[in-house]
Amino acid sequence: MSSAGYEPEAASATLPADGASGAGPAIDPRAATEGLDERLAPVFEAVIRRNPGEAEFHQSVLRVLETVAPVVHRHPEYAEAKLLERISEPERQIIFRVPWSDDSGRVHINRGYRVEFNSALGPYKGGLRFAPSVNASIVKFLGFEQVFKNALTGMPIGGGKGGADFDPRGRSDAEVMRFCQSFMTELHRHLGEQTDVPAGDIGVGRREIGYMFGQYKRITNRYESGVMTGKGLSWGGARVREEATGYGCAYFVAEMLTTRGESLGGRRVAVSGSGNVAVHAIEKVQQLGGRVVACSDSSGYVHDPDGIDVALLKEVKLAERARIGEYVRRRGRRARGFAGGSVWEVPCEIALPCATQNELDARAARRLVDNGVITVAEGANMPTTPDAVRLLREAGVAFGPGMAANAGGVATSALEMQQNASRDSWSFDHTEERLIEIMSDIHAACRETAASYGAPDDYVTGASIAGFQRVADAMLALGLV
Ligand code: NDP
Ligand code: 2IT
Repeated sequence: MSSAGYEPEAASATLPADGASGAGPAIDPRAATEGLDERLAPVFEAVIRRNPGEAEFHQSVLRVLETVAPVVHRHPEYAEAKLLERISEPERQIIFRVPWSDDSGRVHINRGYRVEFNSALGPYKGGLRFAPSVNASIVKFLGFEQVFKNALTGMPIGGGKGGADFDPRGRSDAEVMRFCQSFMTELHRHLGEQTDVPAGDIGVGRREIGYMFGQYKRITNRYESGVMTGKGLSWGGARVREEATGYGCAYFVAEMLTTRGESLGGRRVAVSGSGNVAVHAIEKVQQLGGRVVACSDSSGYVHDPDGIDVALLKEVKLAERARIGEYVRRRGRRARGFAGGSVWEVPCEIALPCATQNELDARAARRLVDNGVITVAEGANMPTTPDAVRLLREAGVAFGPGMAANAGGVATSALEMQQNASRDSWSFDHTEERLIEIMSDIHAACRETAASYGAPDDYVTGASIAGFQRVADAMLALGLV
């Protein structure tokens, strides 16, 4: 990268440049199975056998299985009803061709996905991701996490996820529109406000939701506002939805700190990414008194010791869709940019990975610990590798998993569905109050559940078990589903 203000980065792993690939297999399935409870090992073996090569999906299933062993001991009825086997098999998986033509008339073919994972608690709910690395494993891991995250919110939503191996970066608005229209031409038959309700994720924001919602409306001849969330305010969207994931993550971190008698006040914070989640996490952390000294994108990171200028970051990354080097160029001498390299090199007390899966590995965790980190919370989905999670926890760092810490986005999506169903529109302040309340309830549920299973302070155990039990109890009540 040669943008003004960028310096070559000395050491540290270079992140994948395709925008969302993650670092590849983060677990050894054989070793993992050996460490599992005897009732759960066969469940994991079956997941590996039936989903060969799907490393991210295996990793996310393992993360849940490792924590629910004590629940299965306390509730043998779950094992008898083969609940874990059922819960790790999606209800429905849709894979489809997405043909479209670019501005020069060249034809492209992408692959679209929607994995409808679990509808025990409500319609399938979860985002769509457009990134070149999207494949069945990525969509399934995201769908699986979504099931428990959504349950944890306490809202009536099941779990699903979808997307395509399409890269919107560098594409014109007209190309993105044609892609979205083609994608929805196939997907629409599987959606409905009572059936399956997508939203955004990496590479899918308000622009893409607009094109897809517009195509859904044309095909079905229905103004079915509740069929997608993350809409614009003038066409059925809800206030705070755009900010909700990042804001929710900041509120969750604030709760984690309060529990330890700490606060964000004056603390240095590093955030990875500079997309929807990262930018709004930065904004709220700074409003709550923290100082965000670094953020990144897939091309590199910036170190801005005085605190990131959020208005400038929004302009560069959200409005202009430019590279992070442009932020450095406009910020002048105050910030330094590093092409490639890892944002986790920057000393901080609080780290918020808000970019993509497996982006914070053991080496980065070690560096964070050496630099004095006290709290890590996941704004992204599964950004921390299992080795890194272990290392952080052994070092006494408070660790908030994405299932809890980034649940504010989908929770506010459920609030958008509620407003759509009642043809109502709430104020910003009222909606943010609801978000704060929901994040506080999730935090309390994690802690209470963890404590009741003898693992106080363990947010991973608390989040997985609390989410799992809500889904499992509903599935038992609904018969053999
Ligand atoms: P966006 O597409 O808005 O932003 C993604 C950001 O991450 C971009 O800045 C992108 O850089 C950066 N990025 C991607 N890969 C890397 C990498 N390897 N290293 C450094 N930066 C990288 O997506 P979102 O902000 O919506 O999503 C981010 C994460 O949050 C994902 O894990 C998503 O699943 C999760 N999430 C999103 C929710 C939402 O409501 N949107 C809700 C809950 C979780 P570049 O600009 O170069 O592409
Ligand atoms: O991972 C997630 O929770 C999201 N991408 C948001 C899903 C939603 O339906 O709002």
